[in-house]
Amino acid sequence: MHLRIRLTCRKYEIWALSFFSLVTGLYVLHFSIALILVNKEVPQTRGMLYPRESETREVRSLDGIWNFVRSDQANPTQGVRDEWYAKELSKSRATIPMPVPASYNDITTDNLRDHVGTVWYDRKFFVPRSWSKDQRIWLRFGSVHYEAYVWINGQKVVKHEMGHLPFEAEVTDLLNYGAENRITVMCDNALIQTTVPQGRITEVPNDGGMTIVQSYTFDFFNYAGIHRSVHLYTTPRTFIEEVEVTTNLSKDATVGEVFYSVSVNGSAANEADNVLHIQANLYDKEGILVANATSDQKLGGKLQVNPVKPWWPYLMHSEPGYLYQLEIKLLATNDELLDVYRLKVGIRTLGWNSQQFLINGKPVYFRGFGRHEDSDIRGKGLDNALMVRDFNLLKWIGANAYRTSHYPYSEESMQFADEHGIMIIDECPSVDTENFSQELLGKHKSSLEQLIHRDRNHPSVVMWSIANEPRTGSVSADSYFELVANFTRSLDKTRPITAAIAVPNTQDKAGRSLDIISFNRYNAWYSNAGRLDMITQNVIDEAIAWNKRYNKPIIMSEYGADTLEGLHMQPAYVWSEEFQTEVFSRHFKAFDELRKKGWFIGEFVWNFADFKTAQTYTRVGGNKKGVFTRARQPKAAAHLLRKRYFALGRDLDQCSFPDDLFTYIADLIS
Ligand code: GCB
Repeated sequence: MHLRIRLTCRKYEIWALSFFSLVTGLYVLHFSIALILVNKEVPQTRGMLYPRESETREVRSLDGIWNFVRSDQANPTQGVRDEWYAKELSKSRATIPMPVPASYNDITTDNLRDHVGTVWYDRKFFVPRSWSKDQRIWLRFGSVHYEAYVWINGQKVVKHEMGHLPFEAEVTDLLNYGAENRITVMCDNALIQTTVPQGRITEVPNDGGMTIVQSYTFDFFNYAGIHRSVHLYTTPRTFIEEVEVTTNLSKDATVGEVFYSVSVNGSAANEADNVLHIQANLYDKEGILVANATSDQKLGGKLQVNPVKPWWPYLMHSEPGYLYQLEIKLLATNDELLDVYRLKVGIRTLGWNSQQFLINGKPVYFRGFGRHEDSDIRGKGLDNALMVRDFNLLKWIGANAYRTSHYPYSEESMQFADEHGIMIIDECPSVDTENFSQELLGKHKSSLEQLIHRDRNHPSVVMWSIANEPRTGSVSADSYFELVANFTRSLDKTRPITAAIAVPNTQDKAGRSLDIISFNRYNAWYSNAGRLDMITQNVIDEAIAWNKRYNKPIIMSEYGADTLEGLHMQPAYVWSEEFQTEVFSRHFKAFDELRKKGWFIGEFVWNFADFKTAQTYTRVGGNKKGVFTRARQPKAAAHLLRKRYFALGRDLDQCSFPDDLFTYIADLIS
């Protein structure tokens, strides 16, 4: 296994930094000359279908309590050199118990929270004897942040760079069947200038001599570890490796079409006299077969549903999130059943132009949130209780959308959004992107390739966000974002592309490459703090300026104010619940003005819930701009926002009000 020794990069970075700060002239030159970037190919993801059981497949979870060791910060590669993976971790170092999935940072009571560099996990597991028979076994991780190296029984299996995205490898020949096995994972959380997202590692003096410090400009804690589930799953020898689905609706939305295309892996696919084919069956929610088809030789085809129930967002229809079940059966020439895979499919169309974004031909007005995968103790670890609570709150408050700020969220939450009709602006992990380089471009494109490969079949995904607050004022940003946007388009033409931009529109160089412009702005907070009278007109003016500059639909993708739950001050004062409520209300006024213009298509509060950040004097226990606390309870502004989102829902999409939306006061007030 090729181990990238980060320390080398770190030293180079430290060296490069001091060099540039010494030679100021060169530094200026560095930023004033545009980089010449080349559009190189990125590795293509294969397989990675979400693990599901069927009559031909079995799935086993490896979640649970694993053994854990942290490396010495000054010696992050020691474990590899000393081959800790060759035997149980506990033979090399004292281990502690560590839950999987979870971030490791907040589990212990010592400074593991701020550890920089590598950590190790291992556990034992049993593989049944029955699995040895004529099938293939795959090991799949939902996500490990940031970089993972995996061994089975001491043999290297796979290396993966990029948090929040799945990876897998075949382990058929590495397992002991009917016996015990060991899995070892090394995880490295170090972020440097060519990782996505970027960070810096510096060596600085401390009371004990020198220490390594990780810094980053983005505003959320760099939680790390095995964040999502680990699965072993079986497939037949020749199996369905990929399924890609797109859908269409007739003009009157009565007939739906599902186009499917399947890739197969395995020896039977290569036998000349074996012409594989697909039997595709589509079932409605009641389990009734509504369409079926046999594929062409390229293993693709079309299913027609008449009458169709389209997929609609929450509150835009009385039956939102309608999903069909697509059953894909892989058959040999003699009709022998080789493999079966099932997935949910929503039938809908998307459209966009210089003014609007449309779903099933109907204009959409987004009302939602920027969010984080973040909670007490488990950090960014997958937590089904939290996920279901969050969706209940989204529906309670009348939101129809969120952005996966600032990285891909769990596959389980994407499936949940499909079911509940919540639209998703799906963001890759590029945040505060700067110091554009060829290597960074490659990684950035790879993050989008992996994201689109994972999420392309989700009806809830309605837009790709290619970055959050990139430094798009720099000269190099122009060609950099053109390449990133064109690459994204080449992978998926069915969805528009956006990025959440924070530089002033006069300086921005990325907007021309986008389909929809999203902007983040904190009036009365980061600018004119406390000045509630300096919000409404500023928001109106800025949105108009963005629209004038690019002639594209505009979204306000972030606005808000830090709010300490329980702090009340009248008249409103920064950090109080009154202040957050007023900030929202002043924005609503601007949004209503802007909605009349026709091209303003959405409002997203920052943030859904309070979340943890790196330690700084601007954050009290983290970022407190949540409408909900970190424990997922509403602040005062949540009740105001709920009234607005439902009012918009009734006005624009004819939804009805929940019974408890208004509290009775007197029959003098309606
Ligand atoms: C932003 C960032 C977001 C921060 C937020 C804030 O513009 O996109 O990640 O958390 O501001 O609260 O400062």
